Amino acid sequence: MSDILIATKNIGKIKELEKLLADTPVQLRSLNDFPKTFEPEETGATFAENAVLKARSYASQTGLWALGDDSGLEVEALGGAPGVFSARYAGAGATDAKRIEKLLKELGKVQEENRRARFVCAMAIARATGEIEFIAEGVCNGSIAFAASGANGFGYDPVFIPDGFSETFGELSGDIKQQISHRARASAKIIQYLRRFYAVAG
Ligand code: ITT
Repeated sequence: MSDILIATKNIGKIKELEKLLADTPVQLRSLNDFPKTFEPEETGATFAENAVLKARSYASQTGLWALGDDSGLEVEALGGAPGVFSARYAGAGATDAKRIEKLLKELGKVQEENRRARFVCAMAIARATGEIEFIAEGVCNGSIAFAASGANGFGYDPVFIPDGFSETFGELSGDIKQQISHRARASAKIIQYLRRFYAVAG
């Protein structure tokens, strides 16, 4: 392994992963170099299952080792929804703004103490053959704001207030998100794995 493909079409994830994984011995590649790849169907029941599906699919489409990221938001008062359906929450092709609008509407006037939520990120690394090498998961606990605020980050960031802060990820700096996010926590495990891999390989 010398190159790893960041197997996602989500620009927000790409930007974060390029920074989070910058300090590793691998060359990061993106799907920009592979415009003809198609997105696999996300049929898994868990984030980890979907991360595996993505890593495998893009590895076999490109012939590279691939890192899949499946992530989303679990809201306690909604029984864990939108969960693995986070991207499809407001229907196919909906914007982040529409997904946020739906989430805030579903929660309505639910009191602050009942707006607990967490971001979850699962990552899987597949060899070029499709064989899964490593899976990591990271969680970031917090709560859902009453209104969207801030333009930093992407996706549900404008309504997610991480524990220990009073502002949303949309308002907080990218540096803070990169230290405490679900993706940062999963990436730390991926980096450990990659360092070990290289130490053994030589
Ligand atoms: P790929 O499958 O190509 O990776 P995707 O956007 O479809 O891209 P997912 O299926 O994992 O990715 O869906 C993740 C959803 O959760 C999507 O709506 C994201 O905006 C949201 N999400 C994931 N990580 C997030 C983060 O760090 N901040 C805000 N929203 C996030």
